[in-house]
Amino acid sequence: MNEWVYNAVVYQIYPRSFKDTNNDGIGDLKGVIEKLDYLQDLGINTLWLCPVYQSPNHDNGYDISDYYSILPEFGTMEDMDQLIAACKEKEIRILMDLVINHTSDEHEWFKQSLNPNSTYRDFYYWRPRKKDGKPPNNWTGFFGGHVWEQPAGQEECYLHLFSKHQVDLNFHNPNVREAVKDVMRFWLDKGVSGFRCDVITIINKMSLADGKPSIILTGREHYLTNPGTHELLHEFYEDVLQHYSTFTVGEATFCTIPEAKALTNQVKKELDMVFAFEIMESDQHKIKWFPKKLNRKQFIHAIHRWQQGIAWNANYFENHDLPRGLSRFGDTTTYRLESSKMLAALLLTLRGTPFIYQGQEIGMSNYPFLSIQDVKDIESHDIYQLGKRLKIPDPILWKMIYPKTRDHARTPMQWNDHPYAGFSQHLPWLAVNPNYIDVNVEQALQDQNSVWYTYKALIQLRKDHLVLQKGDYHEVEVGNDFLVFERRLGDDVIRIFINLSNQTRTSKYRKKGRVLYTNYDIISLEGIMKPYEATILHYQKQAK
Ligand code: ISL
Ligand code: CA
Repeated sequence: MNEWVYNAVVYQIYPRSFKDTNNDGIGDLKGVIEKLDYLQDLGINTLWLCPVYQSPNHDNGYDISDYYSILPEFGTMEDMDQLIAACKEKEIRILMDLVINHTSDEHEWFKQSLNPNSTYRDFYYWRPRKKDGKPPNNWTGFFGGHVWEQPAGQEECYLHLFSKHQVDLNFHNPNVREAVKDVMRFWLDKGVSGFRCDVITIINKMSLADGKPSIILTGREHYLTNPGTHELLHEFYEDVLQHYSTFTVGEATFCTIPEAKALTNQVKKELDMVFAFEIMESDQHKIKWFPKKLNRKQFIHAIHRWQQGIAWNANYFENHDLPRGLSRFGDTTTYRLESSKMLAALLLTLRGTPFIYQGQEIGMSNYPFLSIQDVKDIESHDIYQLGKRLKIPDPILWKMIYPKTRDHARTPMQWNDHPYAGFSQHLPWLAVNPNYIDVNVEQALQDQNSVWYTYKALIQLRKDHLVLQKGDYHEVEVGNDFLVFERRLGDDVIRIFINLSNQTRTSKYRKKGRVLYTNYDIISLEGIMKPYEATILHYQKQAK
């Protein structure tokens, strides 16, 4: 891992919802440029930009039709160049979203591949139906339903693990691998510093045989992380990444600790780190559409296991695919402030790279959507359709979809208390959370006690204390709903108390050392923690 990656603090931008400068209701690149001072003030030094490439937008940019141009709604390539230059000046690195498992069905490669004799045919997986007329295999997809589509006039079907507008690329074809490497080089040559690699653990299909029937993704044993995935990632490293000073984080759906270890092995050189999913499953029965009350023990133990299990984690509590972290792991009523700050303290003291999702720094929370009609996301709609086909009654279906619809995270960024939260002067593409009157950046900046200043202070704390960047993780006490841990580097020790419950909790250990941060005015220096308390202390190992 490159040295600079150790002190990266990443801020994720969902451009569509960040800042609209030409008042068409859609965030744009100029909006990102406009807010760079704001981001610099917060202290972050790396941006992950969700897809801004040309796209018909069936999945908000995760269906790319041209990797070499910018979606006009977001601006132009000149705007992108300006953003790269402006970031460089501020010493902010940019990570692009590399979506290579699939392209849009409007991508030129796919259009060419519609001709069975084209050299592009083999860029994708085209297969005939089975003799009995059934699809080529029994796999099921991420957005529900089967994964084969037979376009009108075609003899064969193509594979799509996501929506039918997202066609899976065939990485067994060397031309596909070379084409993807060219995309990577193009962006690195432009001056970006790396990639967040979309669904990277599913890119290598070992076979297209029928899968073991399962309620989650039938067929996944044929493509989840396998030897070919490792070879492919290493090839990207050898041929492209190693020639630049890069940062790579892979989105690692269904990834176990041993797999994550292998994917981030510093000797084998594949990825720097991965986004694991396990921690995010603590309020669902395996699949997100089967929600349950947050199991705090599960949450804490998963964090603990991943901290102990792999050398370097990509830490996050929210992103553009998840509901808001505060709504899931905190308390949006009585302890809104305390619990937002507690999550900030946990995120920024765990070993690994912290990823902050836009709006997290002001404590944005879930949107009170009332029905599927309020939601725009293709995933929610595909699942809704599937539920309808399965004859699940509407109220039950909505209870399954509401808690996890990805649109919770995608509502416009709340900049101030003006109409549309200062995001735009035009009706935004997705509704603004009504709480923008109280929860917004302008208000946060005026209040020294706001969540925003906790993020700023803790980002600074990481910069001031090398032990928070490089120190090891040590268990002190892993409770059922609290966690006490230490980061250690040489004699330097930082001890962190995190209470994830809305009750007082008592650790067997005391708050040893000098308080660097706490989210209460007055705290006990014994093991007693107030509801959602987060306290960070510093001491020297040898000092008395
Ligand atoms: O488990 C899931 C299915 O319900 C999802 O979390 C899935 O892993 C995720 O949707 C994959 O995410 C990424 O690839 C998708 C895109 O829609 C997401 O926005 C992106 O983050 C397809 O490109
Ligand atoms: Ca706009």
